[in-house]
Amino acid sequence: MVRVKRALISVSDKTGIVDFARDLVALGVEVLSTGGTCRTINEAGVPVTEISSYTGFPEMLSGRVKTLHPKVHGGLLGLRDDPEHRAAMEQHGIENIDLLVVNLYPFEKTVARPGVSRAEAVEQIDIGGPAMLRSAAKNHRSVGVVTAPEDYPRVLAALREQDRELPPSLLRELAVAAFQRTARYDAAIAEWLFAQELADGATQERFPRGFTLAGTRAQTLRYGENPHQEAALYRFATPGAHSLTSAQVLNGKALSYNNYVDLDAALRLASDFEAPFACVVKHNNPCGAASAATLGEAIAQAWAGDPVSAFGSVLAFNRSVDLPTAKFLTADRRFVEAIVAPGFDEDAFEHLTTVPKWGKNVRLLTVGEVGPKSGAYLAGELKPISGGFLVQDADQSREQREQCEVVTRAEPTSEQLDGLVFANLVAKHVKSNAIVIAKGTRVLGVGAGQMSRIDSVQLAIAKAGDQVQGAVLASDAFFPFPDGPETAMDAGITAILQPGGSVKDKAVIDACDERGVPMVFTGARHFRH
Ligand code: 93A
Repeated sequence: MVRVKRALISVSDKTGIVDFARDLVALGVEVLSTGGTCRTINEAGVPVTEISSYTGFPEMLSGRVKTLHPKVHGGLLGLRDDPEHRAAMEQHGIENIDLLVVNLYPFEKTVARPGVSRAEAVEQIDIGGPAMLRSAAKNHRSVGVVTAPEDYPRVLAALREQDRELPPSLLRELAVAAFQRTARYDAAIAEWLFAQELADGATQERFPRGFTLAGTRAQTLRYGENPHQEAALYRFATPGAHSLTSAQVLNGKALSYNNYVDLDAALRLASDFEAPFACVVKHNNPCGAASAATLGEAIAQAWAGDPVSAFGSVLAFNRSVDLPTAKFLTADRRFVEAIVAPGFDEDAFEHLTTVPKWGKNVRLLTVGEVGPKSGAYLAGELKPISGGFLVQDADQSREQREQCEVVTRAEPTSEQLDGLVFANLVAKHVKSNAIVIAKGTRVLGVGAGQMSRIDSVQLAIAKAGDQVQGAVLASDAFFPFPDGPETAMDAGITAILQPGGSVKDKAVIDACDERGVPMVFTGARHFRH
C-alpha cells in the first residue's frame, strides 16, 4: 500500500484538473504543479505549490526544462524501503512524490492539424512529461501514476476508501497505462518524423528498421466477424485526416466489425475515381459500381449491377450525397447498412434519417475527401500472420488509357476502352481471382474469390445475365489459358483487358484474333488476397 502525502500535477489537457486537485488537497495531500497547471488550479482558489519554488530552479528554455530535476525524479524513483536511497535522498533534500498526474503535450492532435509547421510540431514533443511518467511507472510499487482524466474518479475513490492509500493492483494497472501512453506517444513521433522524411523524398531503404506501429483501442466492438469472437477498433496515432478511423459517424446504430471491413473496402474503391462514383460492397467485394455525370445516376447504375446482393450492403461515394441519391436509396424497399461519403447535403441527410426503416438505423459516415488525392490509403498495408505481420505498400497503381497496350489485330473502340479502364480499376478491389464485366462505366457482373480464373469468368457472366452481350471484361491477373477469354467471347464479350505476362499469352491473343475481339495488356497485376 502507498500512502499519498505529496502529488505532482502537470497536465496539458486541464479537463477536470481543478476538481481533482481540490479533492486531493481536501484529503490532506500536498500538491505541486508546473506553471500553467499551477495557475489554473490556484486561480480556482485551490492552494498548490509551483514546482520551481519546490526545486529552487526556474522553468527555463521556453518551458523545455520544467521538471527535469533530481528533486522531481529522485522523489519519484527513490526506493522507499532502501536505506541507501533514503540516506541519499535525505542528504540532498529530496522528498517522496507519491502520486504523479501527467498528460502530455498534444503532439498527435497537433500533427493532425492541416498545415502545421515542422517547428510547431517539434515544439509539441513532450520530454519532461514522459520522463516523469516512466520514473513513476518504474517505481509503481510506491508511486501512483495517472495519465488520463478518466482515471481521476477511481483514484480518488481509492484514496478516500483507504485513508489516502492506493492498493497495489491499482498501482500496477496505472503503471501499465503509463508505459502504454509513452510507448504510443513515442511511436506517433517516430511515425510523423518518418512520414516527413518520406514526403521530402527519402526512400524507405534509408529506414531499415521499418515503421513503428502503435494503435490505441478506440472502441470495443459488439463482437468480431462472428458473435463468438471478441473485437475492437484500434486507431493509429496519426491516422490521416481522410481515413476511416478519422471518419465522423453522423447517424445510425453502432458500427460492427464487418461494417468496418466493408466500409474500408468501399472507401478504397471510391478513392480510385475522379468522376462522380458510387459503389455497393457486400462481404468485402463490390457487387455494383458505376461512374456517371451525377451521383444519382451513378448509384442507380451501381445498384442495378446486382440488386439482389445490394440489399443490406455498404456504400461509398466520392461526392457529397445529394437528395436524388438519397431518394433513390430509400425507394422500392431498398436498404443499406452503412454509407461513407465526403458529406451529406442537408436535405439528403434529413431524408435518410427520417424515412421509416432507415431513420436511426443507417450508419452515415463522413470523411473529409474521397478521391485519388485524398491519401486515404495507408502508406503501408498490414496483414497479420501467426507470430508477426506482413507489410506492403498500398496498391496505388491506377492504369488509365495510356497504359493499355493493344495486343490484338482488332483495336478497342473509345467507348470500349473507357469500359475496360473502369472495369480494371474495379477489379483491383475484388478478391482474386477477379473478373469484372462492364458496359461503359458501370459494372454488370463480378466474379470474385474463386480459386480458378475460369470459374470467376463463368460467375461474372452469370451475374451479368443478358446484358453481357456487347460488354467488356477485365481480369486482375493474366489468363493462364485461352479458356477464360473463349468462354467470355462465347457469351458475347466484345473487348478484354488483362495485365498479360503468361507463358501462354500468344495462345490467348490468337484466340481473340480468331474472333476479331480486341484485347489490351496493362502490365499491372492487381491481386487482392
Ligand atoms: O517541455 S517539456 O518537455 N519539459 C519539461 O521539463 C516538462 N515537464 C512537464 N514539458 C514538460 N512538461 C509538460 O508540461 C507536461 O507533460 C504537461 O503536458 C505540460 C504542463 O505544462 P503547464 O503546467 O505549464 O501547462
